[in-house]
Amino acid sequence: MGKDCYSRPHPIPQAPYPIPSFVVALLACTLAAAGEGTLKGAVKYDGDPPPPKIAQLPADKKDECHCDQQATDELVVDKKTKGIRWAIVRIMGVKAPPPEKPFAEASIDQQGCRFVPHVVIIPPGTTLNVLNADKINHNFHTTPLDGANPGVNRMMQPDEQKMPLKGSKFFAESDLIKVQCDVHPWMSAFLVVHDPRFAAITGEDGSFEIRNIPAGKYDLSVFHELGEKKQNIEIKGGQTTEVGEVLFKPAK
Ligand SMILES: [Cu+2]
Repeated sequence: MGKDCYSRPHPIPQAPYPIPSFVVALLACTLAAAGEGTLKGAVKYDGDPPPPKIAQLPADKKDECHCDQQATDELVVDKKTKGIRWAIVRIMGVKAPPPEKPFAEASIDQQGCRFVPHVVIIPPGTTLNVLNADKINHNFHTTPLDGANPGVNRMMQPDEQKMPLKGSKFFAESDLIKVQCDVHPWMSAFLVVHDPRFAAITGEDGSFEIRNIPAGKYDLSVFHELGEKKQNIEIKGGQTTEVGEVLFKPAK
């Protein structure tokens, strides 16, 4: 690999005299062309879109969860586009200077016995605040799939509205972490410990776009509960790399 010549967005140095705007534009354009590109694609279901999966709540949980049934987020396929929602896209091994402002703390809530949102990206080393809007017992039980961080298994009491989990302890390294609540077994979520500038969660139509990626060759990981797809990508300065459709077959 050649010399790193990343050009993360940074202010153009102030000159003691005015610089004509076309020079500034030309300079910005040259910087972008030299160093950063965009990645685009879509995660699609390779089959007939299944209807939304609904979990019927056990009789003894209906009262505390305030509902009889709950939509689950494990496999959400858009009828029209076959796009898979909540797929996790990660560009691995990107080296970039730290952001100008530190990343904000992350949070995940428990609402009506469901984790909201289903997938949360946590910048490495950043605290995750687990919230409990339900004011009932939940337990936050994590399984780090890459095994890079210690797991957590902690009960949240009804009056405990916020449980901060220290990033330096639980989310220090890049990882993919499954979350469950053992009190309500249908509850599930994923935590993605990754630089959020180089990761994405697919929207309703399954599409994703990541901008301002330093030019270079990387491994791309697309993860869904149906599996993981990996491929090599190349990002070129000032260009968009299209990976097209990443297909997942129905589970057998
Ligand atoms: Cu729970």
